Amino acid sequence: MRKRILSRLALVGVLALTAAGCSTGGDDPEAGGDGGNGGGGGGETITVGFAQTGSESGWRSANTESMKEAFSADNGFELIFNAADNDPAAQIAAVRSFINQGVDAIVIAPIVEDGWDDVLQEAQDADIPVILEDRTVTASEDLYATWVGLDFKLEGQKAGEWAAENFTEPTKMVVLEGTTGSAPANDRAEGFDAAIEGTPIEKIDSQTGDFTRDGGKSVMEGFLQKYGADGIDLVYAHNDDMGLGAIEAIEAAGAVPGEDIKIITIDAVRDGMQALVDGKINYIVECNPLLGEKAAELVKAVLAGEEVEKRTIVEDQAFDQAAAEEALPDRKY
Ligand code: GZL
Repeated sequence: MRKRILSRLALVGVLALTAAGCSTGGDDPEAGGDGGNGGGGGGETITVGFAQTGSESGWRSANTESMKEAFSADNGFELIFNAADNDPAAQIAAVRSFINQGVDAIVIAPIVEDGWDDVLQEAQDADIPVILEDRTVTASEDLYATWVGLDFKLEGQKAGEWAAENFTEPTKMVVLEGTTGSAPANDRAEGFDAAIEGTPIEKIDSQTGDFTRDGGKSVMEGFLQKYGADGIDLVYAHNDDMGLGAIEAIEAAGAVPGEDIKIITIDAVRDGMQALVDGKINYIVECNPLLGEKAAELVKAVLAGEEVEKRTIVEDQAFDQAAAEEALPDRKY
């Protein structure tokens, strides 16, 4: 039986005891910390199943750390964590397992946008609210309580606007795409393409590197074999990790990243920002991974029956080399 049902029964019991002039004990020992406002009320521990994409990038590690920090016992949570190794079927299976375990709430960072309708309906039928963090899904928004994340299309647009400003001569560009079917890959491509419309930047090739450093390196090796270092002026990588892999491939080919071949990426994780300071990446648009605190706040609000916004977008910024030099020392990730 789910903790939420138990806590409701306990709450009825407490009300009955209070009415009879009795008092109840202190904090729920399971709640940890001040036994504050865990659960739907009364301080019970909230059991949350978190279906993470995997551990594909530096961004993902920072996001996982932020989520585990926020969904701690001290904050009134028991976290059941699953990383699906970038496998959409495994991630859906993990959500089904959370439903069968009768958790109080489910948080998902969906690897891909499609294929979520059935399992989200099952969660709703089981009266378990679903909160999306980071990426979004194409399923009806009636099937999840709320989403907290980033504006991927705007990130792509910012990257494209910088490219349009800085590449005014005929420019041959290759793209390292994120995970096929994922919201960030789809939206970052759309935002960037719209921003370079009508400019002399020509996309000569585009392929997924699955948001990983190895993926970015092997795809870039293929592009270099196909076009030669002289045949590529610009790389647009949907995340820093693929951009860092491209740097390895470009250097192995005897070219200079950031000079012979310019690189634009998205995320602004520490390794990417260091490459920007070192002049190997030329521009980075941030994608803030620190979503844990907001996600935990939303879980508690939803369980307490409060009205919540359907979408909460966390602000991002962008960095050129000078801005990165200034920001790097104080970066949290
Ligand atoms: C974006 C996030 C993406 C990052 C990648 O919010 O989903 O997934 O840009 C990560 O680094 O793998």
